[in-house]
Amino acid sequence: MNLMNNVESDEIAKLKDVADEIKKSGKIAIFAHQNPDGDAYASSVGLGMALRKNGYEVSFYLGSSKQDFSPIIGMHEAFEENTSPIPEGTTALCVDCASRDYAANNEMFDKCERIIVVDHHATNTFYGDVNYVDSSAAACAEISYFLIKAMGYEITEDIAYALYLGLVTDTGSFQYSNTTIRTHYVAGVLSTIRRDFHKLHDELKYISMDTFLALSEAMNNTDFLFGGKLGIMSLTKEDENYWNSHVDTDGFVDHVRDIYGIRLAVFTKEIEENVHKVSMRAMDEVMNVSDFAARQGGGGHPKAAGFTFNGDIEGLHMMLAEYYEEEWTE
Ligand SMILES: [Mn+2]
Repeated sequence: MNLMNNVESDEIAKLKDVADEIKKSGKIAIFAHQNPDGDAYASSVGLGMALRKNGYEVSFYLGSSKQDFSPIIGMHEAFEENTSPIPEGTTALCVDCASRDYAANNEMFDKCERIIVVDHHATNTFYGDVNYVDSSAAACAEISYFLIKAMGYEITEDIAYALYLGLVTDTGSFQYSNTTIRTHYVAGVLSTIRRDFHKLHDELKYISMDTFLALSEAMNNTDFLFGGKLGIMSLTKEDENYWNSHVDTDGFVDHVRDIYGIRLAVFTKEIEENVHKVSMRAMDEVMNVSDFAARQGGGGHPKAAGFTFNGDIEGLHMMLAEYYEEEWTE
């Protein structure tokens, strides 16, 4: 399998410099984007475990997330708010985060001796002293696998499980267009280290009864425009179940994305009065949603991006319809 041997050696060669930079410091503080998702956690925890196992002093400054992945990948401590001061001579390793502003606890960056950025967002602003950005990687966890190998460290069973979480969450279980031979290669190698990834898939699929009820409300609140090509699903303060208890709305947008004929799928949720979090998915070969999201102060990837909107739900729907009309129709 020469092709596969090349994948491994090519990536390791590309990452050699950043691997050497990380190894210069014995103290590493790990950062990721705000409200970390599966990939941000996977990359942080995967790299953190590898560094710790090889004698580094590792601390996590990930901030809180609506989703807690610690029941799946362990490392509870990485998921907790960390207020301890940064020791002198610490290097910040910031993963899966496109800009300095978007990093959780970024005020701590100034206390670090330098910042090393490892990311896969095309919108990355190169805010580190050392930057490794590969937007062809499906997940930051994909880069993290090769980075650990480039440092010469072993991928243990725990690390394999963590990294696999990042691959699965950022590729929609290897279904999105960002999935490449390299993604499958990493998943394949990880599968030789762990044999129980089916459990991780199950864990990610479970939803609570409250989430189920909120989803049914969101489905009722879905508007279809432009002959069913633009679908907007919304939850607002009016929706009883959404506000009742712990509801995980991650993945709601996929129910719109999955409808035959949809080109642009949107999910909006009112996080506080007249403040809406907007997730967009482009189901189109050429169209790109990250530019529009960036213009609204958000960001993301060409086919999956988001932003925060201030105003009422009617105004938000109007803006989305205008965007579709101006940029998605001839
Ligand atoms: Mn990611």
